[in-house]
Amino acid sequence: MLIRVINPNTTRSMTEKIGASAQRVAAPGTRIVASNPDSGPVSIESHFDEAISAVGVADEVRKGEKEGTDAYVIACFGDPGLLAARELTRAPVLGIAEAAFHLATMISTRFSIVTTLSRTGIIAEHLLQSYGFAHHCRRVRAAEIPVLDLEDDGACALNRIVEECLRAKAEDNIGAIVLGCGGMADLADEIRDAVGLPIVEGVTAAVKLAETLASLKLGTSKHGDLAFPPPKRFTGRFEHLSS
Ligand code: 5HY
Repeated sequence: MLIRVINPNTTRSMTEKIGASAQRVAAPGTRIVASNPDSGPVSIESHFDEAISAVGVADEVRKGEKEGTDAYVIACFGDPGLLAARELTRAPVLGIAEAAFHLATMISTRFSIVTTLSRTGIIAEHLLQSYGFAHHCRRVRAAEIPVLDLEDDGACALNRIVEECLRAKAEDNIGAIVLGCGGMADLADEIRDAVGLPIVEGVTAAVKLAETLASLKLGTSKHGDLAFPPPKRFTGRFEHLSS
């Protein structure tokens, strides 16, 4: 089985870290290809960053379709371009936020989210509402760390995340915590040991759900709104998307 894990920002070191975490939990026989768009934001910390990164996600899915990819994972906690990506393939496409929400509600009745910046917290809140998980989530918290601090060992991002998780454990009356950034893919075990609560990490959650769907031959439905986009001409810098 071939799973393409797409990091929607363009920071290669984060893509490699995400790929390594994905391969670590993948079943024997599952090959992970971790990729990121050539063009786009080095980190996604705003609605504008999200909008631009969604085009990059679509480009990576189009590349994956030429390689016979069996499933896709969008490894950014805003699930940027998820529905557009599903239109482009028959394979299942998992967003790490959606995957994490599903698993968190199977092991706890209430969870909190710990993300990077409070300004992107609203994006997680919008996803909770649109996916129907808002009533399961107590709080969307932020460690107030820029996304790229997760790439800088000196930035003590881990300590800031653990502190916020301990506050959530003490104050939110929850059973689990969802990590709110793809760049936290390699931190779940350390945080779990420091906090003493189940920690749901989206990249690994999405990889396991992608394997499950693909092995059950449950791909994206082409009946209805996720059918392939109607062929049309694109102009200017998007001319290459014409079909
Ligand atoms: C992410 N940004 O998962 C989001 C996290 C966030 O570049 N990868 C990013 O802060 O919204």
